[in-house]
Amino acid sequence: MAERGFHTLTEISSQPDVWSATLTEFQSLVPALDRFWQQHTIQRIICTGCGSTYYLSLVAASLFQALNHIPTQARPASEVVLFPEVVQLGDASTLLVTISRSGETTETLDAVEVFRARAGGPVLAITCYGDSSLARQADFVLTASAAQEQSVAQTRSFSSMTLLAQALAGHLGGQDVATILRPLPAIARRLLDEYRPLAQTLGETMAIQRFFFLGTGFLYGMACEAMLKMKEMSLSYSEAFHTLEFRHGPMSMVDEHSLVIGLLSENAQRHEMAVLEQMQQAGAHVLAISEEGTGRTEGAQWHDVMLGSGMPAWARTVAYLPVLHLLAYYRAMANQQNPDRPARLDAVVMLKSLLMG
Ligand code: F1P
Repeated sequence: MAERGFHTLTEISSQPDVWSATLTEFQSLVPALDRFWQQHTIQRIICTGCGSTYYLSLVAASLFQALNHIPTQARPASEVVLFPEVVQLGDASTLLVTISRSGETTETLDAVEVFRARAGGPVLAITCYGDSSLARQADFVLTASAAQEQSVAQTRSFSSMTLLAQALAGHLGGQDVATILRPLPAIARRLLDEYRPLAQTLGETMAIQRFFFLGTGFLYGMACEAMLKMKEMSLSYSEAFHTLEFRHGPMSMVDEHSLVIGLLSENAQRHEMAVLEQMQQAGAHVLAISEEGTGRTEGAQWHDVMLGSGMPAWARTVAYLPVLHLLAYYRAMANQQNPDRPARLDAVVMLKSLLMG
């Protein structure tokens, strides 16, 4: 048996190479994607998944809205199945984007069935397994085959499927994604090397007992995913909020045993920084991840991660994750957990179909 955490660390560290392979795989699918897109007149998109891949749906929906100007919502697959009238599944001009690492999650497969029966629109799948049940049921499939994993918690699979969502939204929005996204693997490599010591130090600082992940826009879904990684891998108290929502109640939980992690955007950075500074004054440790760094040097409890990507905001979305993967990994190890096999979790949730009485 592999030593504790071996697969998780291997998968986190392999992201630069796996992202390269994923971008190459995407480019090979572009001609078929263009044909698929021309066959349909899409006026609305619903993105769906479960757990990590629901959070990825949040990211994908914000990308589609910003880059394609197509009204898009993200819903957990169970909501699509159990509350179709609340979700409003629409008609054949609605595209269902289903996201699932395994392609075998029952609720996600059920969502496809309900959507097909009620809306009759096309289904696009983003998955790591091109031969999965979900892939077989979809009209078009984007695969990140190199991102398949042995660990239960999704790391490189999530980031590679995020890359596919970025490439999809970018391509359909007329962006030259091959050129724009090409620097990402090298950026991931630098971030993993440069910030591994910081992630390890913070992960092993046992005075920190609560983790709060804050993001806005594209980055809210990323904050949710980072929150889930910390929870799943290390069994720590971990929550995610829209950054400015944090003042509206949740900040009452902040004290000197908290690490507040801000995924800073470009547009709203001034307002997001004000939240982080307020939390630092309340005694919290702060980790700020931003494109250019925050320039703050005062305060031993303030830590900066500078992405330095030089990319537009939508294109650098995925770059926020690798350092946060390391943070969750090191906390899991410090908590004597095995991040490869988190307690009480399975890699796929397979149930009796929700559609069977
Ligand atoms: C989704 C998922 C994971 C989660 C858990 C159970 O799987 O909810 O996000 O970590 O282990 O499965 P998938 O549909 O993306 O394969």
